[in-house]
Amino acid sequence: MSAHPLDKYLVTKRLPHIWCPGCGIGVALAAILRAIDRRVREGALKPENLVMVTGIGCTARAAIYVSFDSAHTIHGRAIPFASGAKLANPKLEVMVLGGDGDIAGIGGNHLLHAARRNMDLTVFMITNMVYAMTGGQVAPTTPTGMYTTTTPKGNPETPVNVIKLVAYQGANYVARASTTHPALIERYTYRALGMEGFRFIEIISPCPEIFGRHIGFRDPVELYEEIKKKSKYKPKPSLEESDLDWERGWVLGEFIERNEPGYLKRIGRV
Ligand SMILES: Cc1ncc(C[n+]2csc(CCOP(=O)(O)OP(=O)(O)O)c2C)c(N)n1
Repeated sequence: MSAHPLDKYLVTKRLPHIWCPGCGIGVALAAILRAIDRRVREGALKPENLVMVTGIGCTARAAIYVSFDSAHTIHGRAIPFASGAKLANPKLEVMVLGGDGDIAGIGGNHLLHAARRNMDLTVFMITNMVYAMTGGQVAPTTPTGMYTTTTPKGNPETPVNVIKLVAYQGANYVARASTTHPALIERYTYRALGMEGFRFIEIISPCPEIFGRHIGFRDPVELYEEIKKKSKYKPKPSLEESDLDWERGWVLGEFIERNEPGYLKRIGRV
């Protein structure tokens, strides 16, 4: 069997992975690895300097599949762990990958402060709109009115707009992609890896088993098609267009791009 060009970034003996058929997490990881590979082939990144930090959840399992340095830490605590790695060794290229529950819910406080510090990290948040690994509980990104296992009468809450949150805190780069548009994930990751400061990429991703099936999508392809239909790419969208609304859909694009000094520069470490 011939090797896949991305196999060098994976611990292939751990495959097959745990993700369900139709789950978007593997699509997102593959696109991120393609962008990393481009930066490595161009000589801008060294594989020995790459670090991926994750918390807990379906998304967080990615840390055990990548062959470069990684840490599978505690639910919600990937960002402080990653900040520590970067502060200890500024030459590292530190990435965080987490679910929406992990990053915006349990780790929401850390997200806020890392963005405010313009901490030199790239954070990927996989938005599947529920806490998937534990059975589909309501997440901070669950749209209002949506059925989940803990909101059987529909979610009464307003979801947090994570794009606005990190943008208002001063993050250098804020973008939204979707696993229905993997080329955007690759493009935004490539761009983020060439920047300093806090970089945040939200990736909308279908969870057919724990989200889609619960709201009436019997087939993973139907959920994929629905998410694709709701995801509209726009060059340079405004923050006012960043709401995530199940009925009206959402915008994909690069909301913020700034060139403010990252935290390491602010404290004289680089
Ligand atoms: C401090 C803590 N609280 C709760 C849990 C239980 N737990 C494990 S995974 C998970 C949900 C993960 O959801 P999300 O972060 O959205 O990731 P997904 O599984 O959807 O990728 C929860 C609540 C935990 N492991 N640790």
